[in-house]
Amino acid sequence: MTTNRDIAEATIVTFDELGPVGLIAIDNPPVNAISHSVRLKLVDAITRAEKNPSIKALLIMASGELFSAGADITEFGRPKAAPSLQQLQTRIESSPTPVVAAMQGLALGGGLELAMACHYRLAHKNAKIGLPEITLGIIPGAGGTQRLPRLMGARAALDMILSGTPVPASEAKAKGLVDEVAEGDLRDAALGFCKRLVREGLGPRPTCNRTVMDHLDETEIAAALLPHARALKGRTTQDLVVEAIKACKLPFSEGIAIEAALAQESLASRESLALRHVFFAERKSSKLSGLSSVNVRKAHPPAIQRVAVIGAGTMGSGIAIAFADAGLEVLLNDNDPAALSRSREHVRSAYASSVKRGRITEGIADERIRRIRNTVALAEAANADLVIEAVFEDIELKKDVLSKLDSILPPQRLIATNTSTLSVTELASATAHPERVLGLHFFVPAHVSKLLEIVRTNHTSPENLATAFRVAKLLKKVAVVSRDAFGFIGNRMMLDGYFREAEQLLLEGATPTQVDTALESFGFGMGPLGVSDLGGNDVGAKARVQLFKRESRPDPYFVIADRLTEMGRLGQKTVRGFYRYENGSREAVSDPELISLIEKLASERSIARREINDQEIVERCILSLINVGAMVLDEGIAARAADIECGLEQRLWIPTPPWRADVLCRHVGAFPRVAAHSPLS
Ligand code: 3H9
Repeated sequence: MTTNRDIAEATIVTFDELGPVGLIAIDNPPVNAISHSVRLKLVDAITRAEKNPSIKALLIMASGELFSAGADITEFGRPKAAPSLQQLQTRIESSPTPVVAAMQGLALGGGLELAMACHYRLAHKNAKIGLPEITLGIIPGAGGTQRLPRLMGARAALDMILSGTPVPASEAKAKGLVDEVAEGDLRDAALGFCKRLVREGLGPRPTCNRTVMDHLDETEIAAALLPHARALKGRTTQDLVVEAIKACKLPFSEGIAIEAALAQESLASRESLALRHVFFAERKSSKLSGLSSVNVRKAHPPAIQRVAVIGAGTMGSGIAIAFADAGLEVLLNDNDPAALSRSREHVRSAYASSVKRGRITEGIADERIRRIRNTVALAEAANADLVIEAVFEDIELKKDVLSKLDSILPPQRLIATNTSTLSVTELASATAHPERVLGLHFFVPAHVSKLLEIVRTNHTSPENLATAFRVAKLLKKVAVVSRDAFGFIGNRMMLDGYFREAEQLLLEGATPTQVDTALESFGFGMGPLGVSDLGGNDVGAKARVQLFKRESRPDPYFVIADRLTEMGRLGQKTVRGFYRYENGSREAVSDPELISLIEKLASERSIARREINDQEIVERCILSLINVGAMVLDEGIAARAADIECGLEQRLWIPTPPWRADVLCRHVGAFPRVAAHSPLS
């Protein structure tokens, strides 16, 4: 019996004879990954075409919206099956028939490497082309580090590989990576291009035969690394990229052998293992499947075009910007006209800053600003497909808003609350339709921060949960689903785990500088006490007051941060906190007064102070996170480990490398519940 799978396999690569052109089409949804079957069938198609004397040119295209997302990442770590991508490329490059690649949408990683082994390249004007391998902790190991410099020069190639960001077709053409940019129908343009090659008798043009025009010395390499230093802090893949790029000055066969060895090393690295784990965890967390009691098949989320945000404070304004950026019409409501005009200024200045940084043009900024319409009339929210309340964190105020929204909105519309501390279940009880209420917990700044915690109650319907996922996708945010509980996932782990442990270490004898420096050396962008000072110690203190109404915690629990708040030592904004900040500088200076305060608080609790070394600091802060993560999973607050991993990765581990987790590995045995969910398991 022929199965759907057999049919898909049969059409994964098709071959059509179109006069003198052999059209090879890849059709491997969802992203045309260059899997083993694709490679095998591409080789078959090329062999078949070469045997046909009437075929004078070969054209490789792909179906769907994108050319290819690259090598099939799911095959990594499995035994290599021939033909490898490299063998396929050699086959293409040595073909006596000229081979042309035509790319649309995205051409990434191994997809672009395949195209670079073709003799000519076309890209649709809307295509984006790049080598994002570094984001997975690997080097472009299918000829990327050797062919890209041969096409665009070593300096430009190194920059593109280090950034991992795809470039538009026009830029790729300007740099010599593609030969032609097609404006209209790509297939027509590519067939026309192939026929022109045949007419003009232009034959194969192997990239491997080209010479690299520039070679980089150590100073130039250091200069090339500099712009990426922040993004790659604590990482090691860039060292392997540099080694591979250096090898492009050698004959191609030698360079490609060096690249293969370095690619193998990168693939086997812990860094890559963890980053690939995160890649799949993010995809897992963005789906409904695996959430107990949710009937995925029954969930049919409605389309969202208009959004209403209630509350025009910093958070509400940020949420409005996030939706305007995603192309939606936003109604921003506040009953205080002054708050609305402050918000208008906030929105304008956020967009002005994006324009100044060159992220968007003034025209785009104006268009987005126009998408946000301010109103004092809550009733206008009735037409919205989705309403998010982001008023002050006060349970009675929020209940009042939710109840009013409940009465003006049709019963199936989703009402979301942006609470970070309050019980969503209790808030939902203010409505007659608790099934349509859930939490959408954005993080400041809401239009920048990638994390979106979706908080479901026991009443939230699958349709509304599915709508929340749709919202995350629209906003290009990483969705994490939490049950309604103390701190949800992210804040529970931060408070009960990481930050509490940092405070505990202070009480036991470590200094703020020692704690922060140890964790920064481990890889965190900023240590926890510096982070508290940056965000404001009062902000955390206020949140804890609300959280304690749900559930208390035993002493000592943030006794230092609470005392600092009482003393007005709120952090950078009051130039005193865990540190001193002098003469308008953001540089944290240790403060003997603070040490005396900690000694006093410790002695009041009979905590004996002692010498604490850096290793203990790192292990305790990280292991407490793992432990609380395991509890969150055990308690069913997170239904899937991926939700915890993504929450942590977004909340804490950027730009902190999760792969610097050797310490976790050594201890995972002591935490058997964690072992199964560790990024390294
Ligand atoms: C490479 O090429 C190595 C070579 O240099 C050397 C080799 C020797 N493979 O993200 P989405 C799946 S390394 C397998 O939700 P979007 C993904 O898991 C590769 N599967 O969609 C998901 O599956 P599921 C370098 C892949 O529209 C589904 O496709 N390339 C791959 O939001 C949809 O994905 C990259 O790093 C893959 N390569 O975003 C690009 N890619 O539905 C990685 C995706 O079962 N990919 N899947 O959960 C991406 O950045 C995004 O997926 C993309 C689409 C932007 C393409």
